[in-house]
Amino acid sequence: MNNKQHQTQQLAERLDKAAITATATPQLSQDYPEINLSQAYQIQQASIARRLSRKEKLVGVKMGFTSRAKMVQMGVEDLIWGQLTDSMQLVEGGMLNMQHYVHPRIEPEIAFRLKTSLKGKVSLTEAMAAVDGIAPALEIIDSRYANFKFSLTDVVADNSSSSAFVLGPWCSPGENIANQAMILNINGRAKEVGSSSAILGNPYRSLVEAARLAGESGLCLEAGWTVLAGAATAAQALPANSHIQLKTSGLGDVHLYTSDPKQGGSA
Ligand code: OOG
Ligand code: MG
Repeated sequence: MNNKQHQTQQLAERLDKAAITATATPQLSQDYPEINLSQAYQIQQASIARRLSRKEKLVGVKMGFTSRAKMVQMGVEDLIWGQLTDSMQLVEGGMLNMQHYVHPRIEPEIAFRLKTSLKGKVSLTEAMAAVDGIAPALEIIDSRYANFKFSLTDVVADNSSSSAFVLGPWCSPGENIANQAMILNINGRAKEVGSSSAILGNPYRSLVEAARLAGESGLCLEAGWTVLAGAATAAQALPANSHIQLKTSGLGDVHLYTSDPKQGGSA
């Protein structure tokens, strides 16, 4: 192992431990300004390898910064992606254990389920033909960096803040998803209101980008996988003891509860 590979492994371990112990860590870019985007994805890959060695299974990918609202909120202009494992999926209507997260936020998203694999450059038509289900989804992001502050390379190394997700009911891929109203309610109050069109003009474009970006790292989006298209609105801080609901105009709803921080929950 050369020095750079050694550093990649060490930083992956640092981020993995920060996630496991729900403790924030300083931004990598402050100590190691030499880390470029390619090494950041290698750190992400090494941190996922640690999860897989603990018997977690890869079940999909998530896209980030696919809407203007998210880019503006976080001050990052590039599309990013991260990886989803089975242990990140929460039961619909379940209880999120607030003790497992540093400073979680919630995002209204749309998920795709693939029936055939997608790799590299694919057209919009090919991407659409690979989907056999679409669902409303909530993503829980939790940056492992102090104050939820990061550079592009920091967030990529940190698996693009992936931490958990919840899927609503699967709908037919024939449903129109280009202009779904998306309302994020927290304890019955609408905190974010947006449209699925905010996701690259059409969430299916996010699937095209997911295949391309994952392909650049040699990864194929596999049949059976879930792809999260990215948030349609800015993220909201996730409060404890709360009921979270994403309501869509035509794809149904998805719910989640958050625990009392002293009592924990199921995930
Ligand atoms: C990075 C992840 C962004 C999205 O849906 O845009 C993301 C972050 O904001 O921490 O998941
Ligand atoms: Mg997201």
